[in-house]
Amino acid sequence: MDLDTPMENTWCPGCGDFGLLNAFKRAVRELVDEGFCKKEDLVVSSGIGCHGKTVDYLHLNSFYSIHGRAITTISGMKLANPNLHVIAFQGDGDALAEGIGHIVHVAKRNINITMIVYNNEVYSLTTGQFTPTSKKGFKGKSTPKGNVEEPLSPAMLVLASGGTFVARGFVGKIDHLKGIFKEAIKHEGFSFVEVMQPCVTFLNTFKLWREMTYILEDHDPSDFDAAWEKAKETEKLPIGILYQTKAPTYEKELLGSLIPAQQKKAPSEEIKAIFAER
Ligand SMILES: Cc1ncc(C[n+]2csc(CCOP(=O)(O)OP(=O)(O)O)c2C)c(N)n1
Ligand code: SF4
Ligand SMILES: [Mg+2]
Repeated sequence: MDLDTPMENTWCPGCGDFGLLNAFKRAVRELVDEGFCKKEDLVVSSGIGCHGKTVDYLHLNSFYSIHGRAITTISGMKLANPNLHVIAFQGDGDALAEGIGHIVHVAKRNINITMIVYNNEVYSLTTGQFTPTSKKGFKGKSTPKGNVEEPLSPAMLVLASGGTFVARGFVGKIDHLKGIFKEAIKHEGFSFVEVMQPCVTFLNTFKLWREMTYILEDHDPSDFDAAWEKAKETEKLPIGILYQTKAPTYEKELLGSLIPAQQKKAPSEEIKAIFAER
């Protein structure tokens, strides 16, 4: 299945975004081939930043959202048509600075959407300012003497907010990341994937994260306390599904079997109705 577009790719050579896009395309191809969904039932949306260009490079239904708001955009899509599988791509700055409030509510209400956060610990498109996930001491354009704040843990935030699927992947392990994406899209409820995605231009963490990341083994993802302990780790970075549980979804609780998008008449029918009234 061709998921390429004619858009010119403007990511820097070697950017971690390429690995993420590659893993996502593989996940989509496999989900469609396995009969989980049709290509036209997938919709992606993005925030603003280098990560946002992902929607330009994917031949899928898509919508370029505004800074920090892609999960609110896809929440609206899901409520209009719960049959769609909706996925948001957001940056660490986009998701955890501009849009942080939305994550808490989306996790709390367990709406069946997927959020993929490209965590490069820097505002890349705007050329290197610190974000909520930047390490203490990070020297960037807005923190020339070093960031004085401790970083926020995206996984801990989502776990504490009631998230029912919390995972972490690394663009240096594409096949593993593909598997996480597939499970996240299949999960019935809010699925959150933090992807360690080095920005080779403003903070090249490829070598560091290759050394720090390890694939979770002998871990029970249904155990919240175990997930919390894994999310707290900072010396090494566990990758895989940290936590997964079942809970009622927001759209089922709110709508039952109603599909609001199908309640409305097709535009052609609406036009006929308007003329019929004259
Ligand atoms: C409301 C608003 N505030 C600020 C900006 C400027 N802005 C554009 S991209 C960006 C940084 C994005 O960083 P991140 O979300 O980490 O994505 P990355 O570029 O690293 O992929 C900022 C601050 C904007 N476009 N809109
Ligand atoms: S600035 Fe960084 S994140 Fe943006 S395309 Fe270049 S390497 Fe990738
Ligand atoms: Mg970033």
